[in-house]
Amino acid sequence: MTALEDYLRQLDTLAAEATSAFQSATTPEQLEEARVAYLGARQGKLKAIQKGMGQLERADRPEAGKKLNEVKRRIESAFQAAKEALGTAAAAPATRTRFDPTLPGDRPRLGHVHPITQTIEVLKEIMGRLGFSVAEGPEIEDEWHNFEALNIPAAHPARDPLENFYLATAERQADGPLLLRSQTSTVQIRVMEATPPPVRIISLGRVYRPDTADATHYPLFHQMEGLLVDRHVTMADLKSVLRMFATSYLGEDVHVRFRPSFFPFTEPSVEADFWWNDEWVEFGGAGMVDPHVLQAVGYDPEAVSGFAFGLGVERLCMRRHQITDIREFYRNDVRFLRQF
Ligand code: FA5
Repeated sequence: MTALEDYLRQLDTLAAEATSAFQSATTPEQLEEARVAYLGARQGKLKAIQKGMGQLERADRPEAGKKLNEVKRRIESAFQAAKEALGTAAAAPATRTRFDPTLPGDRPRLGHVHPITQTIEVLKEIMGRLGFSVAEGPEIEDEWHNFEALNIPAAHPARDPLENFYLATAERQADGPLLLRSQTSTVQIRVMEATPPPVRIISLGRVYRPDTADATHYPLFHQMEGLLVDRHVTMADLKSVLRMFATSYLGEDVHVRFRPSFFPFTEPSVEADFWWNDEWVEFGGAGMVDPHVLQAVGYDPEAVSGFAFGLGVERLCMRRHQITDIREFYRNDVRFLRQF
């Protein structure tokens, strides 16, 4: 091997060594060490070989110089490539874990109170201002409270098993049939049985009827019952309380209409309607408590009189919020529920 051949081989070996040293560096510090070792201006291995060129024949030097420059470029670009590879690898995890405190946080999705429950709270508040306190009653009822005491005799169509959700339970045999209450008027009876007059209560809760669901009916819905019994209570009191309630809840411009009707437990009876979307919509029934009912709970119909009403909570909420389909309340679609 001539001195020139040996020199060129040394250069190739150096390039291969340097490349592998750069590639095996795993930190910027190691890479820098390797750079100094091979490319360092004073102690670098390339520099040492360059100095050795003086030992070659003058005629061989141009070829050796050309190879030297080429190897220098190869080593430099190997260094650049290793540096970039290390930079991306180092930058990647940093981006993933970087925490920017100025960005808005991820808001946890909180649930909120169902629109019907919200409505119930508002109704309690309005009626509370009119002096009505809140009474509660069970959703599973006996026939006495749901029908009998309300002057609804056994043969009445409202007691048809197909019109009600009767329960088939052990108690059925013992205490007579039980059913899911079909109206909150049951609470009138429970309150009057337990309290001497005067009474002034509302009761809000679920009622159940096997009605076919449509835009204004649902088999489960809510009613607000009202009952006021005292001396000298008249129909004028009933009408003014319902009007005051309607304007408080629905606004001063609401039109309310009282339409003659019939309920076995009130006499006279009315249906209350409000004007909505170019038609009258019924929102509840009402009337003067029938003397038979007062007697059934042990009140003296000669001494006291009273009025009662039962309003559909869903329909009130629908009118206030311009909801046109009652089924929306029970679909459990958060896109609907979130709006309230
Ligand atoms: C009654 O339930 C009587 N208890 C009301 C009453 C109380 C009269 C006190 C006199 C004295 P009615 O069946 O009309 O009445 O129902 C009252 C209201 O409940 C209706 O006006 C309507 O707003 C609502 N309602 C009735 N059925 C449904 C249903 N399937 N879905 C939604 N709301 C209903």
